[in-house]
Amino acid sequence: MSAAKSGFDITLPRSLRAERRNDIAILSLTRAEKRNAIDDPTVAGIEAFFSALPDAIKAVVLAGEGEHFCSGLDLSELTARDIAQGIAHSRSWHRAFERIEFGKAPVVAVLHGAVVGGGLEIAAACHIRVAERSAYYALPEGSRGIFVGGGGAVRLPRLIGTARMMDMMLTGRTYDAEEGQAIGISHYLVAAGAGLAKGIELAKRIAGNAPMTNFAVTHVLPRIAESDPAAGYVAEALISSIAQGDDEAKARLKAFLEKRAPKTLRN
Ligand code: 1HE
Repeated sequence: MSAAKSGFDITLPRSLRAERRNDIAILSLTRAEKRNAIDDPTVAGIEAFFSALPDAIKAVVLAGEGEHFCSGLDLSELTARDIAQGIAHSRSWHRAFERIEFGKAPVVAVLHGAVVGGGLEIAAACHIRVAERSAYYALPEGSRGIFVGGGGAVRLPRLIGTARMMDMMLTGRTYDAEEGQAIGISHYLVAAGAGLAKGIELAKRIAGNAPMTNFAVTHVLPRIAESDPAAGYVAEALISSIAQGDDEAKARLKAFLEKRAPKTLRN
């Protein structure tokens, strides 16, 4: 897609479409005829899109067109690669997905239908996952004679545990949307067709947070969670004081104390 058409200063491959809605971007996988299988141009497009995200975009929604979110790696590209090319290919996924996980703005994934292989890997790189009831999760790499290569070996054990991931890969076990919600793959479970609206609603809410808070939550919290507790406490003290010292935080606290800000009620 041309830069002018997408509203972003970037040219995307035909397998991706970007749309801008005020301070939110919606990036869609648009290769429904191949069940949104991720080929090399798509990986490059994802990396480019998240690298060039304008400062004005405060949250991103990632969705898939058609009946399925994503059928994973484009298997037709796989047969032609030798070992060195395979390593380079996996590293290209790592780069692209790191741009999602540690990029400028939080990313909400909207999942439906097949969320399998690399599709589950890209979902795991996002910060919030909304699942429609049609969603199901699988890691068919085991039965295809391959292995995850898009960061799944790092992110999925953290999300669902190594034991569950082993089961999915060794036995081909799948999880449906409700099971996926129960084991923590998705944060929100919604009716068929309601995912995008929910994703946008959440993205708007996220976009309304103080930028420093969103940075702390997406960039600092995961690092603290991975560090030893002693270093974690120090990092927490530092980032919490940085966030509090920001003018935006001061204005928000003042608004609450002057009864101009909403209360924290059950929603
Ligand atoms: C594909 C792909 C693909 C569909 N690569 N072409 N992922 C998988 O092992 C999942 C493979 N896909 C499937 O199991 C099924 O396609 C679905 C369950 C997702 C959907 O089924 P269905 O009946 O709706 O579609 P279909 O008829 O299987 O597929 C439609 C077309 O998309 C067909 O091509 P056509 O030319 O015959 O029309 C399929 O070949 C094509 N297609 N999925 C290439 N994945 C960084 S490492 C990550 C490692 C992995 O991700 S491994 C897991 C790969």
